Amino acid sequence: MPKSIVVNPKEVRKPQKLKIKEIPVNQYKPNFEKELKTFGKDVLKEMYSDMLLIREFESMLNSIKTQGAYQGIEYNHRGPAHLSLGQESASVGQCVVLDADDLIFGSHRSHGEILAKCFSAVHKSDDETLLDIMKNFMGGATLKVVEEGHHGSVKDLAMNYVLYGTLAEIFAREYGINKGLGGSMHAFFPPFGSMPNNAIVGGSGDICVGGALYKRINRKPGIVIGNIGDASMGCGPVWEGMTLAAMDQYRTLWDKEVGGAPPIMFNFFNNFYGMGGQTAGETMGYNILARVGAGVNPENMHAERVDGYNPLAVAEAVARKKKILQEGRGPVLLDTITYRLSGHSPSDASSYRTKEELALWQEEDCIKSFGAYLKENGVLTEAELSEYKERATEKLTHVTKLAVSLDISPRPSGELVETVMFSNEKVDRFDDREPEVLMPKEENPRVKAIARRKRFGFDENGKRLSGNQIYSYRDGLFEAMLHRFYEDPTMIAYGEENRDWGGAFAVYRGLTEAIPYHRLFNASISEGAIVGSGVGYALCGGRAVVELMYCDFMGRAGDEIFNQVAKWQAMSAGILKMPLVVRVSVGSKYGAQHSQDWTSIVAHIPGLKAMFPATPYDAKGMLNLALRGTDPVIFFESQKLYGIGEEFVESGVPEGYYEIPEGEPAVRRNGKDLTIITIGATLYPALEVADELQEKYGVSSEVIDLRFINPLNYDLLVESVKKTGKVLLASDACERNSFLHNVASNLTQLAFNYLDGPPVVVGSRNWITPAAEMEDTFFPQKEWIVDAIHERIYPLAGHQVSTVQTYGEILRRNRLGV
Ligand SMILES: Cc1ncc(C[n+]2csc(CCOP(=O)(O)OP(=O)(O)O)c2C)c(N)n1
Ligand SMILES: [Mg+2]
Repeated sequence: MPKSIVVNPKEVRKPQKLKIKEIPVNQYKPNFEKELKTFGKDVLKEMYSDMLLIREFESMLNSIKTQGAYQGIEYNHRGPAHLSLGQESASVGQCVVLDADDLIFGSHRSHGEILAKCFSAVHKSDDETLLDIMKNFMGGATLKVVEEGHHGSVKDLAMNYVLYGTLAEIFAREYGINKGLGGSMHAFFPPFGSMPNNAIVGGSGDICVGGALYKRINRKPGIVIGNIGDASMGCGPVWEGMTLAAMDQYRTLWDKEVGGAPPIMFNFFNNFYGMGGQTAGETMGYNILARVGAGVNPENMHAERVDGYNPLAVAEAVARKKKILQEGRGPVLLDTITYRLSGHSPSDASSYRTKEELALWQEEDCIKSFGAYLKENGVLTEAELSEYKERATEKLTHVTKLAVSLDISPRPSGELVETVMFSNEKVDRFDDREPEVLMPKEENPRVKAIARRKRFGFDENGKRLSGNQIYSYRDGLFEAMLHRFYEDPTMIAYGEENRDWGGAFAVYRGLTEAIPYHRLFNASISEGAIVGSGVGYALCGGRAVVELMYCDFMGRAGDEIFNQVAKWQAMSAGILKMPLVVRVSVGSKYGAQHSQDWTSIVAHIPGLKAMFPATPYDAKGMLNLALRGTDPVIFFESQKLYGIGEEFVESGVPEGYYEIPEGEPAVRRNGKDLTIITIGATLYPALEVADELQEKYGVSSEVIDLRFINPLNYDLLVESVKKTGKVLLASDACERNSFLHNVASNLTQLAFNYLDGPPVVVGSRNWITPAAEMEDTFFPQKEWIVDAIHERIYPLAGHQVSTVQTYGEILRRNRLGV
């Protein structure tokens, strides 16, 4: 428990001077005898050959992009190609000491890394394993293309498979390693440990930490490397990822048996440039990138600068660092210097650097110098060096022919994309081992306390029970969490103040006692990395629930939610699953930056499921649903609702397990004259409105709680609107572009002939959320809804309006933009 770490004023107020340990820079000393002993001649030759193949691969793409042809094969590639010419030694040197279960994540410039990692796995795997992977991956479709007419060894076939599969992917072909849905900047191949590459600079900086957490928590072998560029050190996710990876708790508070810190290496392929901005000297202040490690923890993240122009220097450093990571002493930061001889992309004219500088690096070209080194030491002859080059050209010519042909390599269909947006599976547990827990469920103090509560919110006389007697919305969430923790050993949950504090708004109170530290932990205040690492954890094969205290903090995790959580299932063509639930609470009382409902923003992004329960029964049943699925869910909760009891299911919230059917709205009150549709907490004022309409005006309202944002089944809504001919929609989201406008628009089209008038949307004002005392000027009030019905749906006999809800008012507000 953190309580065991006392913050002692006597200690922390003491004067002292921090001493920063030295950070090695280019300390590698070539020693051929040692290198030969470590690797042997064959591996040294393989390294040279792999570098050449990568060089040829990238040169081929460069030629296709700039001249429309390679070796007489014509092709117009419309997509991107961020080439890594010059950087081959850095990636091959890294991968030669990695095994297939070591994972690398990367960036937009990762062709070389994918190839190096896959080549290394091919060299290290036996024929049976290779055939097994090639036959089973994507139903063997990629293998079929390369095995046609192949007479060489299985390893050679596997090399062709990797080259063709990667190239076909870049050319958006169905037999590419991600069925053409990843493309140049996102391609990857998990069976050989090449994990998602990210077009968002620094995007892998926090995802990779999740991969390492997955390895550590689930005791899986292997380490994880996040390969990112030098300019990405300016990105929030990278800093947040390093912070999360360096938390003291792995060593101070987690069970020793878990193994210490997650085995993560942040490797910066430092080519000294962003696109055109020069990092050291212009856009960054670190001078030598490795220095940054000193700002993260007392070990300087074991940071080191290594000469990436020498593959053996890289291999030696990565092997040493791997050991540190395996011992749980990470994270590690490696500043691997290299140089991009090509432009950022083939259209880049290198206006930001001089020809002289380029010539200096060309003179020391890593392939030329490694070749010379091997020749000098008798590993390769001049003739063999030329032979290797010829073989590389031959191989690339072969796979390029296959990849450009539309007959051999067709394009994926649009329907394929639709089928991989969601995986829609149900998985009780992602591993068969016993879930690690600290006590039997029945002994949990909160479970015992809940057992004493009333699972329906009213007594026999219909009187509402008081707060401390009832089973609440937050209890429903707790039960769903507890259930999955005891079912799925891979399930973890984390976020800010998730442990002793009890999670935001006490939803997790009672979990600290039951769940060991490594399955439920407090994270650094790093919303981006909290979500991003959740992405990495989920796509590596585990289930994660991450919590953002307030919906507003989604802004901090914007890239992670909108570009990462949402997209990896589809960009992987369904190879990866994303069993990640992001819990966010919609607030109130705390003003402009703690009170927003952003359901509409989430609804706009393809690839996200979104749910918003409004009752304790649904809180439990919907979280159960989310926690058994394999898709990412943004799970909205309302702070206005955490304490409420169940008011609709008279038998009360069941003690056992159940799920709410996905996408189905719920009728909360039957009616015939008017349909009122709500999302979240607005259900309750809407019910009051329904009462008032009935009592005062004899209008019978059907009240429907939407519950789901995406996916959403419109059948029930359409049926209701067909019956009533009138519909009002209300929620706490700001009115402009509220998701309800989408629902209104669809209903207009789906039930146009049945509607007496256009649907009316009532939302919060298009303002900042003002102070608690002024919230009735902002959130939809009962009167607003009644007045809007009176003004825009049908006049309520004798009704006196107290607010302005006219069409003129809509025009006025829009004119002012408020
Ligand atoms: C978040 C984000 N900002 C900007 C870009 C545009 N962009 C693509 S690559 C790049 C430079 C990246 O430099 P570095 O991280 O050093 O990688 P390198 O390209 O040198 O391999 C930029 C600015 C982007 N893709 N993502
Ligand atoms: Mg760079």
